[in-house]
Parts: sequence; C-alpha cells; structure tokens
Amino acid sequence: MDASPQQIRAEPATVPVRRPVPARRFGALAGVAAAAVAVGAAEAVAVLTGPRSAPLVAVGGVVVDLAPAPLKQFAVDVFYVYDKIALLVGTALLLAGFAALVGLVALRSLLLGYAGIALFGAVGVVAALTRPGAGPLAALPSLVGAGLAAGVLWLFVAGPLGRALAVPAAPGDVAAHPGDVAAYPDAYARRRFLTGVGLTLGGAAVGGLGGRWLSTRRGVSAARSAVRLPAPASAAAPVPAGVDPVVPGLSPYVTPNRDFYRIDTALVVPQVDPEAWRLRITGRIRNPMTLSYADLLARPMIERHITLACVSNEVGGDLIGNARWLGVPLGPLLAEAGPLDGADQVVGRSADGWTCGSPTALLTDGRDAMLAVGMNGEPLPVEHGFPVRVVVPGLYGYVSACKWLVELELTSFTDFDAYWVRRGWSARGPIKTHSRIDTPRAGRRLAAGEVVVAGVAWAQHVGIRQVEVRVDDGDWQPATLAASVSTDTWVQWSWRWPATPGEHSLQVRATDASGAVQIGQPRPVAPDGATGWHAVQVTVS
Ligand SMILES: Nc1nc2c(c(=O)[nH]1)N[C@H]1C(S)=C(S)[C@@H](COP(=O)(O)O)O[C@H]1N2
Ligand SMILES: [Mo]
Repeated sequence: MDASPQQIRAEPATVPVRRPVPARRFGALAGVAAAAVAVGAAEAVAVLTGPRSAPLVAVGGVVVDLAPAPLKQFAVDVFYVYDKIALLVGTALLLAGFAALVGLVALRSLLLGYAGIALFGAVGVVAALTRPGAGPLAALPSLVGAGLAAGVLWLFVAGPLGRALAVPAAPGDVAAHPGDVAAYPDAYARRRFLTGVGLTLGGAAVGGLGGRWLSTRRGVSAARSAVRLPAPASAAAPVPAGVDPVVPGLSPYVTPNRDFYRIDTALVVPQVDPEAWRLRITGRIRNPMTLSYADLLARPMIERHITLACVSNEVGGDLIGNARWLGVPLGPLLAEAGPLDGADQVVGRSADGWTCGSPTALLTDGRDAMLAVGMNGEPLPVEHGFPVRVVVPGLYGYVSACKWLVELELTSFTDFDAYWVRRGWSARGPIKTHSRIDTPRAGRRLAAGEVVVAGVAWAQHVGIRQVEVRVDDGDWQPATLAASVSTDTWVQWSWRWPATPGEHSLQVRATDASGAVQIGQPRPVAPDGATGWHAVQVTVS
C-alpha cells in the first residue's frame, strides 16, 4: 500500500523508535515457561538415567552435602522432617525467579538469554555428574532440558509468538529502556502468547510429574514385595507380658514401621534392586568378599529387638524407635574377612555415597550388630534402607546404621572421616542414657487426683536400672519399669502422681545398669548427642 506523504510526516521524529520489544511481563513469563520445560523434560529423561540425575534433585543433593552443619540443623529444626520438601520447593521458587530474570534479559538480547540458560544447564550437569556413583549419562537430563528451554525462549521472545507481541509503538509511548519502546500487543497476539505459555507449562507439568511417577513405578517396591525372608536361626526373645502397660499416650514398646522416624540425607530414596545388589567387604582385610542378596539370605540369621536413636534427638524428642530386626550377625562375617592390624574402623557406604564409621572392636564384641534385611517381620521398608542396612545396639545411627548399604570398608579412624565427622560431629557416637516423658504432654490441663505419668528410658547395650520422677524440684520418686527383652531396647516406665491444683513441672531422669545417672546438664545435640533431663509443665485444676 502506498503511504501518503501526510502519513509519513505523521511519524513523530522526536520518539526514538528503535526496536519494539514485548512488555516486560511477557519476557518474565517466557523465562518461566522455558525453565518449566527444562525441569519437566529433565524429569522425563531422568526416568532413563535415574532420578538423582534430574537437575533439581542433583542440585538439591549438592546443597545438602555442602550446607554447613549449623544451617542444616536449622533446616531440620524449622522444617523437621519436611526439610527435604522445603529444599525442593525453595529451589524451584528460586529457579522460577532467576528464570523470570533470564526472560527479561532475553528481551534485550536473545544471546544473553541463551547464555543464562547455558549457565543453569551447566550447573545441573556439574551437579548431576559429581553425585556419588553418577555415570556420564547423568548429564543428559540437564542437557536436554537446557536445549528445549532455549527453543522455548526463542519461541516466546523472538519466534512467532513473541514477535506478534512486539507491534510498533504508538506515538507518545514511553520507552521501557532508553532506546526501546515497550510494545502493547493487540488482544489477539496476547491471547495467543498466553495460550502458548499455558500449554507449555501444562506440557512441562505432564512431562515432569509423569516422569516422577514412572521413576517411582520403576522403583523397587515390586522387588521388595517379592522378597521371602528366611526364618531366623536365632529367634527374637518373645515380648514378655507386661510390656505395653495400658497407659494412654505412652509409646508402644515396638514402634510400627509406619511410625518409625526417618533421618537421612537422601532427597530421593535410593532404589536398590536386590537382584543386582552386591555387598563388597574391602580395605584392610585378609579376604576381600563380595556377597549377593541370596548369599546373605543363605547365612544364619538372628532376629532381635533393638532401639535405634538419632544423635540429633533433642531432650524429649522423638527421633528414636524400637523395632524387631532380622539380619546377618556382623561379628562372624567380619571374622571371615579377617581385619588386619590397625583396622579399627568399619566404614559403611551407601548406594548414594553416604558413609558412617563404627569401631571394629564394638562390631566384634559379641553384641547383636547386624546386616539387617527385615524390620518388624517385613523386608526393610525402602526408606529404611532396603535391601540391606546396618543396625548396631548402642551406637547412634550416624556412626553405624548405614541404609542402602553397598560396601563395608575396613580402615582406621586416623585414615578416614565419615560423612558427619567431616561436618564437625564426633567420630565416636555411643548412645547416651536418656529418659522421656510421653504423658502427660507439655501444656496439658489435668484434673486433680491420680495422674499416670509415663514414658520411655534407654541406655542401649548397658540397660536401665532405675527411672525417677520429681515434681517441682521435690524429691526424686522411683517409677515402675515395664519388662523389656534385653538391654538393647528402651524400657517403658510409669509413676502414679497424686496431682494437686496449680502449675507443676514434671521431670524425669534414668540411671543405667552401671549405676551412672543420666547427665542433667543441658547441652545441644552437636557434636555427640544432647544431654539434660526432660521436663514438662502442666496445669492441674
Ligand atoms: N544411607 C544413609 N544411611 C543412613 C543415614 C543417611 O543419611 N544415609 N542417616 C543415618 C542416621 S543419622 C540415622 S539416625 C539412621 C536413621 O535410620 P531410620 O531412618 O531408619 O530411622 O540412619 C542412618 N543411616
Ligand atoms: Mo541420626
């Protein structure tokens, strides 16, 4: 069409129209859509390359491993067992923020936008490749994700959907940046753009969630269900009558698997196929050994009640549980391997690279240290270490209870620091004598009269001799102990309190079988377990 001289003159020479660009919010949306596609596609590819090669999980894993111990403790304190979900959601939000920025930058320079994506792709690749046990294929999810993200960015910024937004500016428009003119797209172009973004986000969600779902289905729960555990050569002592006194609110003697606390650094639970599983016994030994799951199940098994506790358990906390474990005793196995002189540490290594170290002397002193395959009559639950984990009576989990175990390495304490030792925790972690009030709960309002105060006390492998309770700093009163099967488990206790009206403090302390009284001085969990007497405040009316 011929422009009339008048129209040409109508173009105001004073407005510096150079490169019309879509308004900023469209750039931010384009960036977020690109990031969503990257994450979704990476999750889908990770179905083939393993869930820990997906960039969100890989980067999260690096953060978990690099985070200074106090920060990690803070995260556990604040988010408790949801710290992992919080980390993933936090990472996703942070990523969305940066993605929006990359989108904005891409409005000015598509090349810079691509560079931003490349940077994120590189972070994902490096994180995935440096995870313990990662092969070269671990780079694939991040590479595919970054490639697709670049395509999406082009589509929504410079490609057909983006260009349509960048209609030439009308006279009098205010420039977004000096030299640019923010474009105000017509309704049709805007609708097309937003529909495109919506479809892209939906596709990314389907790819990502579908990938996650497939990964879980390809997990080991079917293999776990197919496991038939052998009967133990040495059965667990029967649980005596008199455990589990009928006190509402008191922890049951045996903790059901679904209620058993879970603590580990794994952002996705390692899926270890029992068919492919091998345990290598390595290091300073005469006879290096490799055992399959079938080899392990063919050995004589013991079944024992053992109370497992976490070093991060606060006074009065619930990071402790008692289960009936079925497994192969470690003492005879280590004797077969033949530790050499100076091999005073046995390091357990997990499929995900986590490590812990126990004194060789304690694993071979006749206690029921074992390679556990069963928990309360079932194959180990996947999140509790399927197919094989270590359980050692008397040691905190962080120095003994390696889940998803793949290697036992004999070494020395001078030669090797395990995962938490490198982060400032004590190399030795015997469980401290403790007691806890389960009922009444802190802050409860009670009626005057007889109140049953009850809880648990533990001094694994030493045993509990006595538990005492006091009210408002009065005299210590002996509590009644319920039965237990061995010194390796906690003991339930109860005490009948003639409660009088008013505000009261109830406090408990235990004495172990050696006569040592539980330490009363309050100390934090780091570096080798909290100390202090548990107290609860209640109101009686
Ligand atoms: N592979 C692996 N094993 C691990 C850990 C871990 O982070 N990774 N954490 C340990 C700690 S600190 C504790 S307290 C126990 C907890 O075992 P649970 O989750 O079965 O209760 O597992 C131990 N075994
Ligand atoms: Mo722990």
